[in-house]
Amino acid sequence: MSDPAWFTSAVVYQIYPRSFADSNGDGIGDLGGILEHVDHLAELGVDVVWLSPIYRSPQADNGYDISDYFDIDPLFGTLEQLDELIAALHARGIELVMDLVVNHTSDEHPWFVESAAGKDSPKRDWYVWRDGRDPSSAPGEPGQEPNNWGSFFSGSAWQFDEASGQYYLHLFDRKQPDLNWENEDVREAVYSMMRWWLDRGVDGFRMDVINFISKEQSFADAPPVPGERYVNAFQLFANGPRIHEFLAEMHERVFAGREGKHLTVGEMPGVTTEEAILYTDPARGEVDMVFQFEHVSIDQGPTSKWDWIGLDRLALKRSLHRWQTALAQQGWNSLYWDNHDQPRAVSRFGDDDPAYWEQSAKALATILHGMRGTPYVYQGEELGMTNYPFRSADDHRDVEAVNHWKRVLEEGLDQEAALTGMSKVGRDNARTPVQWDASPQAGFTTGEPWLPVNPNRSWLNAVSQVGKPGSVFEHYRALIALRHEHPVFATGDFTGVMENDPEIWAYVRTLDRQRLLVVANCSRAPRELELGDGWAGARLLLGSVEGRADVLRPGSITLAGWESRVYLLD
Ligand code: ISL
Ligand code: CA
Repeated sequence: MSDPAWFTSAVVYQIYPRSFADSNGDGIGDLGGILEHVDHLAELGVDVVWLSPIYRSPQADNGYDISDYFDIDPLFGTLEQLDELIAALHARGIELVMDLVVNHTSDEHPWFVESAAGKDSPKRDWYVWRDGRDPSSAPGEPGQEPNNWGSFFSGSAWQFDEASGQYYLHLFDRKQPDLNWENEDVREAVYSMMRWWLDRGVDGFRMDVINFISKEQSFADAPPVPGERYVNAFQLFANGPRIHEFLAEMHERVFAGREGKHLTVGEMPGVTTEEAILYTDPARGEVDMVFQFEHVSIDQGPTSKWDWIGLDRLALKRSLHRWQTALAQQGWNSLYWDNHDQPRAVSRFGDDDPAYWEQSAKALATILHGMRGTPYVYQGEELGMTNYPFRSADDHRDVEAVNHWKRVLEEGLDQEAALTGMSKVGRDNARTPVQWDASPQAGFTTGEPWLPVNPNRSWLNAVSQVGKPGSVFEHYRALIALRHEHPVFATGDFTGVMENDPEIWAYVRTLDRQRLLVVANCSRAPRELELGDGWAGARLLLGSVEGRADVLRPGSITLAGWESRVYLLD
């Protein structure tokens, strides 16, 4: 077998710049703030940083609505500062990956402005324009849209344009019109933009909803859902007919023949294991890995993310284990618990009660970082940051939540259920400022932060953890170091054990003579475990509780509530 790719032993850290660190007191995180904290990243030991979008943007979706792909939004800083950041990271051996948002642009992007200028515009075809169902009557009225597709951010996915009498498609906000990837000039414009960034020194891209770029060109109605005017037409725009062709073309035109380390990760809601294998099989030259969504949908109802149904931890474990097994021969997994769109991991999958918070944050870290794949750490996760104690609908800033609440009021939906959903899975949970210290604004800003700081910054912050043995941060640091040190973490085979136990999360990794045992107790009560004699003599590489024996003796072990350990036998 050829040498494993460099990213198999790498760990990626995601920065959501708006919420990371503010250097000029306007309450919004920026490049200056990141530059002040590069040593935090170096101390943690990560190999790659992924920056959520910092391009010029009206900020309708916090930068996922781009109006200029070749410049930095003044809110975040300047191109010179980005060059400085690339240099500062490279000097510490860290790569920089940019967000690539090319399923859609902002409606303020010059491409769209030109496209919207009229039906004869040379760029008309760069976006998806269609007539209403019956152009002769009631144009623009609800129900007249070209089809019944719903937007991810509530309402129809089509916006009526008075001037031309046509509609444009927006799978997200109406300020995020979808590009038409069928048009070759669109594709070439995107590829040349990507090359421009790589030439400038960035090392790759995280590709936003990249499996949505090839739509089923019939634009037919999706199967109706009773009681809903607009429905999620997933099967008609995700993993569409030309998606593999487009990604292979992108790879060929942008990356082929380029020297150095690069990383591509496709964000792919709804992707299945079968498709993920195709997307990430190196022989096919599409992307290095994908973000799949199965495990972050387990606590959500089938039709709406706001429908919070509670966590079935056994289902969570089975899901992740299934991905481990499915991509064992071909393809590569990315591993993540949370990001800027998801609630905080420790609140969602662990136990954020102060008595279990620290052990459960470490348990989740252990489980994820022991798996086969490339682990991602979302800013603040390395500190065990928790969900925000939302009280009312007004506490939410995110367009997704704001639109949802509007709909709840307009349609008289269940307000209690909506508030629960928003507080459990609302995206602002992940977007409150990073807690650097115990001060009122957590060291994030000297001004008023754009989203309030979580009150638990008084005891949950970087200062109280970095360099403090036994802290969540030090646990993450140790796990990242282990991945760098032992090849079994990167490429070892994966075998789940005690698969039907809802509380014990355990698996074995094997590489040549090395055997790794990862075990975590995902419950508050202590658990006694029989490991079998095969593990006698194994070395404790990392444990979440101080003072455990260094070497396993024959017999059983007892894990305290939420305790986790990693053993190596070689
Ligand atoms: O948050 C979500 C999970 O339910 C989705 O609605 C989310 O929008 C989807 O995962 C796609 O996310 C990406 O594209 C969006 C942007 O709002 C997200 O921040 C981004 O990660 C549109 O660009
Ligand atoms: Ca700022």
